[in-house]
Amino acid sequence: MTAVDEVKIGGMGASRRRVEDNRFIRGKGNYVDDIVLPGMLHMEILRSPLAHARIKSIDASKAWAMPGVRLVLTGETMAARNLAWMPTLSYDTQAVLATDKVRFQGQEVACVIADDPYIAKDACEAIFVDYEPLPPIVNPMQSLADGAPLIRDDKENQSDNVIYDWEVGDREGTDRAFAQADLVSKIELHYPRSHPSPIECCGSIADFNRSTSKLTVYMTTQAPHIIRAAVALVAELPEQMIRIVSPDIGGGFGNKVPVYPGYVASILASILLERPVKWIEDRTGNLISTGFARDIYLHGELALRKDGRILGVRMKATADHGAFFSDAQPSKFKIGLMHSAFACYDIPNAHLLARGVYTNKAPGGVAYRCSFRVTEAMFFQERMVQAAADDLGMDQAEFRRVNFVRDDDFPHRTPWGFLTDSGQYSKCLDVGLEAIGYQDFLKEKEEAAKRGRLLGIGISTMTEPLGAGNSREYDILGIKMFDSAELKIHMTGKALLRTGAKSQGQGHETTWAQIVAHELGLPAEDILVEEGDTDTAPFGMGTYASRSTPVAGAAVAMVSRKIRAKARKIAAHLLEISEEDVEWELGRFYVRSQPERGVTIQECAMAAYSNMPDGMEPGLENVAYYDPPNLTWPFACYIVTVEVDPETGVWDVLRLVAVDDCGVRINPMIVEGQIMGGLTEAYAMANMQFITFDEYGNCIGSNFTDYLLPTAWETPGFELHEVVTPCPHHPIGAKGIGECAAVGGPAAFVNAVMDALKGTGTRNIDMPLFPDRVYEALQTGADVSGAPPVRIGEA
Ligand code: MCN
Ligand code: CUN
Repeated sequence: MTAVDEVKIGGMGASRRRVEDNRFIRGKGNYVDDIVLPGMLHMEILRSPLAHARIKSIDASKAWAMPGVRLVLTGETMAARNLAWMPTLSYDTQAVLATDKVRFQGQEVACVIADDPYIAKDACEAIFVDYEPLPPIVNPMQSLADGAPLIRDDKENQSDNVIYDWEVGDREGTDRAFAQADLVSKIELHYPRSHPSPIECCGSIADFNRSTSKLTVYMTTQAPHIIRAAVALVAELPEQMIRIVSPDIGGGFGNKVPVYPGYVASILASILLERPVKWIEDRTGNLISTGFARDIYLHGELALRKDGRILGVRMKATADHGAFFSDAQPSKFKIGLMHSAFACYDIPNAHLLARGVYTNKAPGGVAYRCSFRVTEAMFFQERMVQAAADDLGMDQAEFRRVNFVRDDDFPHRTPWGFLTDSGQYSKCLDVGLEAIGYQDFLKEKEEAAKRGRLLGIGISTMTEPLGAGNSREYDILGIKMFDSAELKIHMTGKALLRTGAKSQGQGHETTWAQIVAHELGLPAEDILVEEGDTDTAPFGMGTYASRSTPVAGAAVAMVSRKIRAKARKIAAHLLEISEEDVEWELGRFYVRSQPERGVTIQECAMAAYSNMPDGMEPGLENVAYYDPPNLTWPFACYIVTVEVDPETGVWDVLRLVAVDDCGVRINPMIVEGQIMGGLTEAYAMANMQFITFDEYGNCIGSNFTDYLLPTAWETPGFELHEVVTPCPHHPIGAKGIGECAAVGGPAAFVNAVMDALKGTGTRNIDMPLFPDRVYEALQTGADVSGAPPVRIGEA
């Protein structure tokens, strides 16, 4: 007998088809809105039409009088239970239902719970709210201006609209580097708001059972255990009496990490009415009130030596957080991991100054396919790098190569204190340049220019930190960041695996089984993977920041190894030899001196329940909690070529080459799917996705006719390549991949268009690069800003 064939059993490296797709492609997924409970009521939210206004009074009497209405909740009802405000994940407070003022358009003002959703909606419209309009603020410049109205007058000690001033790095050292520079390259950038817009909006069904005192909440959350802890603390309910179930999720992309007022209101309503209460957000509700990302302004400077070396970097970032600071991010860092910028470059000095401000916009800064502001960090980095190469008159690929951290320079400490541990940056760049035919394209571009055609090539190279924690440095509201896996091997050798992560479409049911197959030699199809139910899953911090593979995936490997260690003892017993004489090959233990004498892992499983050695605890199950020693640092190189039409400003992608190094790939097909999805989102952000605010604070882009999702029709083709540098500290050498392409991609598109416009004088066009913006740049040679307009005049 020989070891099982790993690829055949669907182990690591197998492009195994996604098991979850069995139900998804048949339309048999089980989303929150699919769940129907006996006696269930429906909740709708009344939202503010104004961005900034004092609430003088709310008259809900007409709503109460409507047949089928069971409950109307207002700020006042909530305040009576101390629930009008809730804590955010960033130590701020957020209104659940407005009491004093509304602070953004779309803010939750009242909820109606009724027999069906239509009655609830009609009743919302019957509520009369008397507003006294106040001047709205839609951008930070306005917010910081003298005499700007105070947005958060609810907070004691808040006398202006500043949320935080935060600083990291070496200010003096960086100043010295700039003093020694041959050239200083400067650029002003704005990463506009964007929205994750998952296909399924947010929703919850709260079901409080008075007779058992148990509260069950089915909800669209990426982090069920954090929600359970939050409900226990905020609602002061005993934790064992709270069960959070996150069923199938129709995409999360970061939208489903925070706690939203709708969840809280549905829970309170169920407790008051003692009936299940369902809240399902509509598309506009989702787009205007939940999950906004980005919205950071940057003044960036690079200190450069003539030979191309970067001596220092200065970043001054201003983040527009909207009315409440509700970012989900590690507590220590006010502007997320913005200071992971430039981690792939060997730079001696760096300084970051960050300021967060309130505006009359929906809470923003929630990560969207972005490991805590890393998307902004890498976009700024790569836009600054390209501008610097242009300022030096240096080839943009060469400029990157000269400054890369070298392969023999790991572990490498970045000037902002991160430790990167592995990578082959130049190799990835070379693979990319070779694939795109770099030198040929440069010639083609020159030729085309002679005939008035504008071609451009954009590069984006970056390493990003994925997989928080370790628990020493990363926590959310004091809860340390680690993760878990629990593995139960049944008598017949079939298994049940549960983790503290929660897939939203990433394919965990497929890939986790592959890790177990790799470690134990059990066929992947024999392993059932479950996530998302706090009554059954081991405690974990959920899925975001591409942390599942780095942390929960590592726990899956570790729990499998614990099982193997016990199975080895059982094998020794079955083979009647001492444990030291037992050898392992995939799926089987054997006698060292007699390799043909062995027992399979399945035989060990059976023995664990029927023939265990004397004194051994029966059964074959275990749990592992994994606290990673470091983040994982995947690397990516994205190269885009474009042609810009000088007459219209329209630009087309000619080619896109992606080289990703996420370490060892568990399932290459799923990894490629993640990359393609991310590149599609990157293209959308660069080209078409526009969600902003007018001077009155009205949200523009509040539906899918205005906020565009790219289809297969618009999306360019992708050419994917790989490099593999195993992660040195991850048990199976894997690094995260879920966000790389969305993080690194946007700069490649913008850099390509800016390269086509080189020589016009324009240094930057803010995303999305609409044709009219590109056209304006071609006409004026000036930068084109996408910042929301400042309102002239009074309210
Ligand atoms: N994988 C692999 N080999 C690797 C790394 C990952 O085979 N070396 C596989 C994993 O096992 C997993 C998938 O690729 O099945 C993504 O893994 P990972 O990088 O660990 O990311 P997470 O599972 O933690 O997913 C989170 C990440 C984030 S933060 C956002 S946002 C995002 C993304 O995933 N949201 C998504 N991709 C998404 N894809 C879908 N379909 N839907 C979303 O909401
Ligand atoms: Cu950053 S969006 Mo994902 O981390 O859920």
